[in-house]
Amino acid sequence: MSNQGLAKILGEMAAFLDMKEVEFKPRAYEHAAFSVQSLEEGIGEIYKKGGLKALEDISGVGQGIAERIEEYIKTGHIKDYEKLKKQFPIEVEELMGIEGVGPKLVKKLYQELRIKNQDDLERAAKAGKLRGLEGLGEKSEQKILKGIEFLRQSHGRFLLGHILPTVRKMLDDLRGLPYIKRAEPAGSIRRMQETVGDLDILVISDMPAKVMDYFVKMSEVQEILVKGPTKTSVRLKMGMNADVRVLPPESFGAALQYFTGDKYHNIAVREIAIKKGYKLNEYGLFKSKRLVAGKTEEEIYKKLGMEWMEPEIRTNSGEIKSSFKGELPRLIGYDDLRGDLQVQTDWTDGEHSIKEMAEAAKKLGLEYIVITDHTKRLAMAGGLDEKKLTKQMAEIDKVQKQISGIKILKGSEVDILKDGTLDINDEVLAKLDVVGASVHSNFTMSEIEMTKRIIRAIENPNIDILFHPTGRLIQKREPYKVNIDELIKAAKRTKTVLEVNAWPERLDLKDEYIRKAIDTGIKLAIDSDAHDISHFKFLELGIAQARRGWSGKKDVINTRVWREMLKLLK
Ligand code: DGT
Ligand code: CA
Ligand code: CA
Ligand code: ZN
Repeated sequence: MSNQGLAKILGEMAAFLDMKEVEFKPRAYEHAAFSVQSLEEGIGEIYKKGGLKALEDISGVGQGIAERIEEYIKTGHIKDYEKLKKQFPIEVEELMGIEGVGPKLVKKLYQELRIKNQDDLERAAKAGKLRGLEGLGEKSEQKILKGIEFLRQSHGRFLLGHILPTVRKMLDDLRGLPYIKRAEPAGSIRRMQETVGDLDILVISDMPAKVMDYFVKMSEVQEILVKGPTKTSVRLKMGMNADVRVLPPESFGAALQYFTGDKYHNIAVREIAIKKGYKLNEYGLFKSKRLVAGKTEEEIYKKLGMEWMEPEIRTNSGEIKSSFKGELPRLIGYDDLRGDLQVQTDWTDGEHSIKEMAEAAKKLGLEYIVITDHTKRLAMAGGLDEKKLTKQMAEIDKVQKQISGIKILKGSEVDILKDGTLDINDEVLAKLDVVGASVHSNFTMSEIEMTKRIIRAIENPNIDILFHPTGRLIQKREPYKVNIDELIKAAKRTKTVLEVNAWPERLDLKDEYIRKAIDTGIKLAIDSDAHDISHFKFLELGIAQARRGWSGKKDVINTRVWREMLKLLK
């Protein structure tokens, strides 16, 4: 039984209920699936410790869903799920992963064409069978095929934010064993890359056989792929593979260096070693056969004439040269954020009240948040109009009086309309402390038009931040076409801050654009985009993203106290 397995079932139930056009329930199941997915503790352990009550404490899990989770823990099945699955024997998550495919379409595809999975759908689209269905044409067939292609490219990779809780739990378990001296992640996870192919764990122990015996029996493990004395590979229940290597202490730094990568960084470092007459491998740095460094990464880099560098920037894109020159960037730290500039509440599509969000943020050590609910064009999310936004400002004043130790600032996530105008008037925008703007519609404009649209929006002196600037959803939706160089130039000219949105699927801006932006002298904001008290933890992913874009503390406005942060806005 795993969190991932349960999350998948809850997610499928949401989709099935959607297909049956049940009201409200689907959103509840979706929410519960998301929460279970990102739990730090195993669902079985949570239940063992606190029973049904503890399950209900999970964000989005009410009594009904808690009972079904309990049933799953006790019996390994959920009867309601199995009934639904019998009615719709479909790979519903697989199908809905394709851009533009929602529950209604899935239902239609199944009822009319017996399409059950991605392969069926691809075949039907290629054969031109979709265009006969109501509301679908040749264009939709092309779009679906493109969506499938996009998914294929990312196939087999996992979002960092989705797997990190499980990975950390496994590492904690391993670290708790008396015969393990150290356990560290390597590879793409240590680099905090936005997606991860497989998990690499390095362990120091003088009892490797015991480590391997324990590892293959961990509750997260599905099956053993290879079990050896120094390296073992398994498939985890969440679908990802994991490798464990046990090393002697004198080689641990060498192995960390060797398995952290990335590949291009490693190749470059190894070439430097060879040029200097060394041999570098996972056991150490050698001069003929003599080990000259290996215990720590620092000593290996030092022997090669380089400074140690943060894993996040090891991508062979300038860090090696900077390291030789002693000019490595001082990256923003994981504790450096003081505030969060994008927070949704139950005034729109968020789960919790202004006060609950503020209290949760405070608990995590934040000094301020900006309330940025959606605006009226996003009718689906219950977006606010001028009148409600004004009412919300008064409510924030009221809540602020009831809570100390955290500043609640007034803001908005304003919608950028098709022509670049905004859906809230300037008079009201001018009253807010922080205004973010974002594109949520008409994604398929030409690059020229989209660039013009966004630039027009940020030229508005009331717009302080451009939220999730490229609109991408990792593995789900390509960014809209926008000329990033033009956008960066315009942001610089208009003093607009660009957001690094920390939501696991967004991480928008991406690293390459972050670097461009800060090289141009643009300021960034790292925001969680929280819709729930449990989402503030995503800030870590945004910080990682900023680090991978070589961003320092000074580049990010919400590392400042709130009064100073406000001074950096327009
Ligand atoms: P992933 O798992 O696809 O998200 O990415 P990584 O970077 O974790 O790659 P993985 O698991 O294939 O390999 C683990 C580490 O091993 C990687 O970070 C760097 C190193 N490595 C992989 N391939 C090569 C290679 O061809 N040459 C060298 N020198 N090192 C490599
Ligand atoms: Ca890996
Ligand atoms: Ca690997
Ligand atoms: Zn948004």
